[in-house]
Amino acid sequence: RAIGVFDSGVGGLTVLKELSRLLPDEELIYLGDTARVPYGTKSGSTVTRYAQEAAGFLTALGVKVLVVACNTASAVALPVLEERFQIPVFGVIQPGAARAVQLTHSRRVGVIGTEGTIKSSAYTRAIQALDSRIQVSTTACPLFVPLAEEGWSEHPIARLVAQEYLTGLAAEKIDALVLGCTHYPLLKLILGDFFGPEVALVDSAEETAATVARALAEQDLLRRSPPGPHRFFVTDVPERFERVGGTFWGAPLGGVKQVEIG
Ligand code: DGN
Repeated sequence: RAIGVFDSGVGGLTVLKELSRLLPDEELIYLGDTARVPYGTKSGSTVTRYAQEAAGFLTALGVKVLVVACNTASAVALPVLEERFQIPVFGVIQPGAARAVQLTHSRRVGVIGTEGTIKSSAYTRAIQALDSRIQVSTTACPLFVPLAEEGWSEHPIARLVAQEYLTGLAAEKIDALVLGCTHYPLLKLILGDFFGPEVALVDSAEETAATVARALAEQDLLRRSPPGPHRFFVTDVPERFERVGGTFWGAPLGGVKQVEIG
């Protein structure tokens, strides 16, 4: 059986890419809820409803585990999904939080994400549950999402936006920064330049894929038969997803199917 992955749009492809790198023998099914993107600016109750519908679509296809490849949905909907669906559910918050706790020496961690993710305080709770002495400073950086989708992740405008959003966070003397949004791994270059080498960047996509890979091995859920091709579904017409998603996936995307969920 396949691994089911969903996100509000193209961003979760950063998680999918890491999953396919670590688990090349697995079949992956991806759903981008492009008709209702963005989740990052919507209320927790609306995002929770959307997440249940996306998860329902994937479980109906018989996936063996669910990966919520969206920080906003992971931040607000994970408990409901875990309760409602009878298969293992992985979010992106816990793995990123755990890595930041491992990396920080100064016990000052920064977290950036969408408005929804930052407002939920999910990362702060997850980090402080692991080590209550850690001071967590957070900043919402909503403009990074359209910049990444526009292909401007390394554009001078992105540097200016980073400066505007992050100067306060840099003054907090953090030594680890959680990239708490699917799109932010694309901005690693300018974030690294802005913060310098003394701040470790935590890529939630990488950490989540590693967590899923470990859990599949531990729970004896790794695939034994040859995988079929990965499948991609979206809830709006596929054109934009195929075009923009190629940058996130790292290769051209084709054969994306439009579906109705909910
Ligand atoms: N996928 C969303 C997240 O990781 O929070 C970002 C895109 C969005 O819905 N705004």
